[in-house]
Amino acid sequence: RAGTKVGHRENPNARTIEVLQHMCDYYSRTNDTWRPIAYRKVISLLKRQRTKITTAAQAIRLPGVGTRLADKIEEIVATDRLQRLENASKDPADEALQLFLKIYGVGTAQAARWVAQGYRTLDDLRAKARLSASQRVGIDHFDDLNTRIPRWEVEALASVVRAAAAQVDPNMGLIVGGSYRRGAESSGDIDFILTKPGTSSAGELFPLLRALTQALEAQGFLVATLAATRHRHAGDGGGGGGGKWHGCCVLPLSVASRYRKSTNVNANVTDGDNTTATTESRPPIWRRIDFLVVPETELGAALIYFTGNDIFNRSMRLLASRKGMRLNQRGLYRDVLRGPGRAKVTDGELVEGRDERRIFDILGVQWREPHERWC
Ligand code: DCP
Ligand code: MG
Ligand code: MN
Repeated sequence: RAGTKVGHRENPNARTIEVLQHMCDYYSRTNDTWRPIAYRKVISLLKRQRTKITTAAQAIRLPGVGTRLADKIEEIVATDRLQRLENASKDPADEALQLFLKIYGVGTAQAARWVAQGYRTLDDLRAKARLSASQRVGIDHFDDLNTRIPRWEVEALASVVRAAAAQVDPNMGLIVGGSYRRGAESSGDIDFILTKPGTSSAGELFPLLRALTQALEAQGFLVATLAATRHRHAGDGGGGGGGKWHGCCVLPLSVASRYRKSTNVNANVTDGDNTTATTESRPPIWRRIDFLVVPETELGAALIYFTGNDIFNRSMRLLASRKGMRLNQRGLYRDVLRGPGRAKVTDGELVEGRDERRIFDILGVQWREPHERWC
């Protein structure tokens, strides 16, 4: 979650931000809806402060900061920690819950069920729980899949996928979205939009996605499938649907050494020689990889959705609905007919789907570059 932006290093509130980020991550993992938003907001406010906020009285003057958050900020500065955070990690059941929530595809309900059944460790789950195939992958590769991907490696992974795509169809377009497009130094996974000029329905692209994943499996790049959906439903609220593919991949060593050298990041190989023996003997890290199939007519809306972040998306959608429109990953619609309880009756008329900038324009929002969309 905590994609580090470029810049913002010697911030006087760095320690406060760090502790608040842990608390934010904790609430995100418990699927708390509002607290992560409040925390992220105060974190981005603190990142912009030039002076250190040390007291609750100072903190409460920041817009959107209430008394409880202000007290927490004072507590962090005074004690260098947060009691609430320490409490959360002292309870073994809660610790197990936090652990299980980091397994791919495991939500609060599933994690809580395992805790209630008495399981506390990944080994407990392995030995006693009934696991789906993708949960088993998530557990067997737990450490890998919870290791962030440095930016140079996202680029290296993308080069492998692009080379395969060119073989399948030279007109296939691939865009890396997600935190990478927002400029993050590291990402939780790699998110691809797969598109092609002249397409107007996702269905036209399904064969391309299948051919691409098959080619990448055959060359040993894709090592596991976690979820694949073909169909999208009309009433899709935005989160799900759409020809998508979730899985795992590994970077070939030859590509790794090329990228690592040319970008000169990841400096754990220090002898300056060729790739060292230690690197050779280390098995490649399993990485999470997502594909989303998008026809050209929906590319703008899909780019907004798949670039995020999730909080930014939520505020854009809220704004659209306040203006009597509806924004989802396929387009911006107007004259959406709503029944009792604001339940949607019809999709309404498509206003714009193709052009990312035009969607901002029509909503009356000033254009924001991807790196300005952290919330
Ligand atoms: N998304 C969303 N709401 C969600 C999940 C995702 O709007 N509940 C959108 C915004 C995300 C994008 O999809 O930016 C990609 O989802 P990821 O989970 O891959 O998130 P990021 O790429 O932003 O971060 P990370 O570095 O953790 O992958
Ligand atoms: Mg991502
Ligand atoms: Mn993703």
